[in-house]
Amino acid sequence: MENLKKDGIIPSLAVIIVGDDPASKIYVKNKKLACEYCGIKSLEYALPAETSQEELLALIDKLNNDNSVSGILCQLPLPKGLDEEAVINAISPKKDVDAFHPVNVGKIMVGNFDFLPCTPAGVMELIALSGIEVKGKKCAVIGRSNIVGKPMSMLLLHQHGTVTICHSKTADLKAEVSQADIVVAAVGVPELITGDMIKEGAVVIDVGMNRLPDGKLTGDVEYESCVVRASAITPVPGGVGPMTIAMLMKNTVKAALLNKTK
Ligand code: L34
Repeated sequence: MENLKKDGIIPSLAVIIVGDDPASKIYVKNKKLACEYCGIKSLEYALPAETSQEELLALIDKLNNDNSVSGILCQLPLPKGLDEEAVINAISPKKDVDAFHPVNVGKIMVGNFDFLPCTPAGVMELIALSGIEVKGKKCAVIGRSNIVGKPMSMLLLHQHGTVTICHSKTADLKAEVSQADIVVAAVGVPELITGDMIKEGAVVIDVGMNRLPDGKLTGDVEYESCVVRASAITPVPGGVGPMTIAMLMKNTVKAALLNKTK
């Protein structure tokens, strides 16, 4: 960061949040705090739920053309009536710190990318920092979203894992999960993965972020029954969530370098 400053580069992140989803507000606040901690300039655009598609796209256009903005992120999900795909497509691929734009998704697919999507990148970082090798391992990814499941599978594949993607139509989830050395749960079903489903010594990574009616936050993994069988496991909260934010900071610095004008 000091080196960047010497070169006159100030990384900045524009975060757009539309409406007042309480969970999104927490995540955006955490992103803002992380920016402050890292010395990244953060710009927040909190728009009302009634914002029109045209207004949202006009803001993105303005930020795309603003040289003082390194990265742009529009927090998902968007309120009903707004077209998420159009919004993702509107963000300049060079400022797309989420790596959701089809150009960036394609680059990840071919293995030559500028940005990695924050949550899957955070999971890979956790695996690497824990000294776990993916090469040759059986990996089960549960969930096939564009944001987590699909790119997660690709990153594990890049690291030479043998990857199975499970989803709501998978015939026998337990049969698939019980073979895996590395399990990544990203489906949004509270405590779907239980200890009896996982192999002894498996690595269990919980991407789930489910808010129960009583306000409690729980993952897709039943922690108590899995922790006794797993060789490594992530909790919720305090697991993948903070890593997502750390990777966003990394992407923002990368975007600042990518977009430097001189
Ligand atoms: N555009 N939309 C866009 N980019 C993203 O990368 C996200 N995501 C997901 C939702 N929508 C998005 C996030 O930022 C999920 N997500 C996210 C970010 C941070 C945390 C959780 C999800 C987080 O800080 N989790 C804390 C707990 C927070 C709490 O108390 O609710 C944790 O310790 O896991």
